[in-house]
Amino acid sequence: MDLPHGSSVSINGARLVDRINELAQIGAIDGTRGCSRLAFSDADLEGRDLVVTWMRDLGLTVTIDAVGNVIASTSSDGAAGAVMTGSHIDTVGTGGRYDGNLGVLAGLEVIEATLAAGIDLQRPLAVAFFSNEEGSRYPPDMMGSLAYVGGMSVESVLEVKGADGTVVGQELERIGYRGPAPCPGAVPHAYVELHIEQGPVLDRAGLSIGVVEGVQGISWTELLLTGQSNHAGTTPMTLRRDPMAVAAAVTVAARDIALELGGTQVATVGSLTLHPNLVNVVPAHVTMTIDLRNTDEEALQFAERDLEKRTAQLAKAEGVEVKSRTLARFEPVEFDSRVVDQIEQLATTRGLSTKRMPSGAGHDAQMLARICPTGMIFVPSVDGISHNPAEHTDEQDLIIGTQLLADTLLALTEVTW
Ligand code: HGY
Ligand code: MN
Ligand code: MN
Repeated sequence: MDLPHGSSVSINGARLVDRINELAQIGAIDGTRGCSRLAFSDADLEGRDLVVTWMRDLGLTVTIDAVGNVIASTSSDGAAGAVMTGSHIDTVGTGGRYDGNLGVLAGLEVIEATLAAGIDLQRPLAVAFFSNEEGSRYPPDMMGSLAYVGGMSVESVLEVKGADGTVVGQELERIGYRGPAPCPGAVPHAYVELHIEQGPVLDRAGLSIGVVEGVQGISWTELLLTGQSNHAGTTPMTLRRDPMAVAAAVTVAARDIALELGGTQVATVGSLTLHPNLVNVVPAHVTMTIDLRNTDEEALQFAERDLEKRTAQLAKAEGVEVKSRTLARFEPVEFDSRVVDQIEQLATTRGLSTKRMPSGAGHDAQMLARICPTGMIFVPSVDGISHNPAEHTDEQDLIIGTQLLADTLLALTEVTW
């Protein structure tokens, strides 16, 4: 489907990069390029206020819903029937400046360039940032967009307790982003998200654009392992009930399962807390998280069952009690082939090198795919580094990705499904 003549716009790359760099100053991690803006923190509030100011300066209709999702639209009807883009501006605690932020600021740039060009839009354009995409302070990840599409009730979002003991509803009130707009939100005509790949594929192959076909399944589990606290010096090894010994074996088991399964299976133990966490005390209990992912739902379920079985055996042998809690569980998602094809065709029209690929990371797009035709565009991450202050994407790639986003969004304003 060719872009009707004159319905694309030239984005302003310098303005885009300036905004990315200005937002990155909020929660900047000293001595690095990265930033830390955990969901609903003071830094998140500051970042939200800056982006909302930019949205309002463009004369957009800005709405804030009950879980803090912010939607800015060229129409006073908000996202209803709009071609929507967006992502998130919260980061992990040791985040980079592009994860999520690029998608939101690229969307803002596309709308600004479109308004300046005076294009007569057949459908409204909207850009959103969704609350708590990262999920690292308050699980699950993609919490805001999950609520936006009706996958999690507002009530259950507001009562989620974080590892730091705070509660989402109270934090939302505190930062003033518990808004009046309805959640679940309006159904867009389509949703396209621009994001850094966060992996090594495009960078290694020297390709410009990832045409994302879907997102892999995600399984987050928290284990509470309870043994017997004891003296490190006087307790014979045969009399111990050491939860840390089980935690270490479970960590190796998770890795073994991923290596045995192969394919896209990955396994990560990302957080581990011992109590009382003292050099000369056999721990009383250990809390740990396990992140399993796979593009294939059956394989992911096999990995979950296998790890659960091995954990039970290891704990039994050590006389340790296991309690487990699911923090997040999303099946693999496939994007709408019409949107995927459109992205690929427009990238080819621009002579860009492309590769069809799944997303290893979770994204808000996987939630919007539940309610409207959805797709994603990836740009390369240098050395595949992300969730790390050293995360980097070359300016040229940021601009190319944003220009392709503009082409795609405008093309979709002319499409009737
Ligand atoms: O966990 C993820 O994949 C995303 O960064 N929230
Ligand atoms: Mn992200
Ligand atoms: Mn992320």
